[in-house]
Amino acid sequence: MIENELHPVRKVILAGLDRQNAEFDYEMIELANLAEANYMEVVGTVTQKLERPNAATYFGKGKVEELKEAVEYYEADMVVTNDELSPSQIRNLESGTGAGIMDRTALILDIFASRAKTKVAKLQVAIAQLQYQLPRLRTSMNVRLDQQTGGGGGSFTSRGAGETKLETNRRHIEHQISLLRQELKDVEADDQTRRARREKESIKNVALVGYTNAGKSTIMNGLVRRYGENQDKTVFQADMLFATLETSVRKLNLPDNQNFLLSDTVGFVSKLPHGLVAAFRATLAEAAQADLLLQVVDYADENYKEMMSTTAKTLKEIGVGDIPMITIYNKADKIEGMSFPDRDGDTLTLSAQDDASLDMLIEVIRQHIYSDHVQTKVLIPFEQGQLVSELNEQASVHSIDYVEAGTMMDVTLTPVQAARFAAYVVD
Ligand SMILES: Nc1nc2c(ncn2[C@@H]2O[C@H](COP(=O)(O)OP(=O)(O)OP(=O)(O)O)[C@@H](O)[C@H]2O)c(=O)[nH]1
Ligand SMILES: [Mg+2]
Repeated sequence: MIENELHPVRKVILAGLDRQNAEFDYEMIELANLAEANYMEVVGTVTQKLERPNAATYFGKGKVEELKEAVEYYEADMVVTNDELSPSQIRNLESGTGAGIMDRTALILDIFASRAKTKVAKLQVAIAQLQYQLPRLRTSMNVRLDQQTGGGGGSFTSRGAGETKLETNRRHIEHQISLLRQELKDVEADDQTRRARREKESIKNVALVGYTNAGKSTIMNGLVRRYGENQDKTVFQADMLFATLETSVRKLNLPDNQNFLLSDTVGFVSKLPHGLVAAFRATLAEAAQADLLLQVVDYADENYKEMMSTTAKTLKEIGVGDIPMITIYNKADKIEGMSFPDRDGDTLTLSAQDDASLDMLIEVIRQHIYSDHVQTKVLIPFEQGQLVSELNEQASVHSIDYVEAGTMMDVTLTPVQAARFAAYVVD
């Protein structure tokens, strides 16, 4: 755990409802990891087997009492619940346990807020936070609100004398959300133009996806160092949950003039709050619009299978349909006796820190994204020397021969190039 002046460590107790499904144990481990990522020290865990949460208090009555005792015994500052709670559940649990209550959604939002660095990420997180707050607004003037509702309902639409503090707050937050949305739209408009241009250029897009901390950014950096147009433009990588909150796109140039764009994006976690998914939709669009996905898995983590199913669920939620996918079992160097790199079709076992692994990965990517490229011979008349230069600069040239009629070139062309040079093709 990292402790510093800015983040005094808070002692927390985790609380989870065990619906006896397969994911529960893992969700609780994940919740502990999330809490640690948010500068919390987990001092205890209380669970209850229940089909569905108690509408008023999340846990049943006896369990709330047990939770209260645990809070006192461990001198905990807070209770963190594995499920998103309703405003009244939070209120009732707070008074029932004497501790602050934070649900899983608020916890994830907190982490995102502390990690957000770029303008876009900050806007996205702020919107998601306000949306979370909106139905949870509380004020001492609740009574007044009740009176007003009793007195004829629709009066909320008329501002002025009868308006409660709560309603003013709500309107204020709604207004703020719409301002932030507009600002985000403006910033994202830039991104979209960039993406549209890219599509026109018909450069292939490859996107790294996967569970948080799997090694996506490390793979991105490994490839950028070897093939990046700008080899210094590496991204932030770190051993923490949600190190990456913004999408980075880098152009990679392979030695034979083939190139593609690689994007790195925010990692996934189970029950990623809907508000966040919605707010990050544009960020995740890189993945949704990719030609090829690279799913990175932390193979050294004993829960890697659960992480893969979380990734599958999240991809579905953001509308990623049937984009071809390469599965990368990463961090093989951490597993004793594991030989790597190893390839079985579109499944790779490798280490992001190993050059031979990165070479193997590039080869598989190459086979996927260049499968529509064609190798052919073209004959360029001498007076059209600029076409020879163009091919040398932009295509993959295997051999050049000077014959009587011009320059004979053996080349591999993209579909766009093939159309452009169709008139020069010779058999
Ligand atoms: N030993 C070992 N460590 C690795 C490997 N790949 C990544 N790591 C480490 O794993 C940690 C997480 O790596 P990142 O690349 O930041 O992970 P990420 O998938 O981008 O994570 P988020 O951005 O949080 O979603 C870092 O400390 C890396 O150094 C690997 O192949 N072997
Ligand atoms: Mg990352």
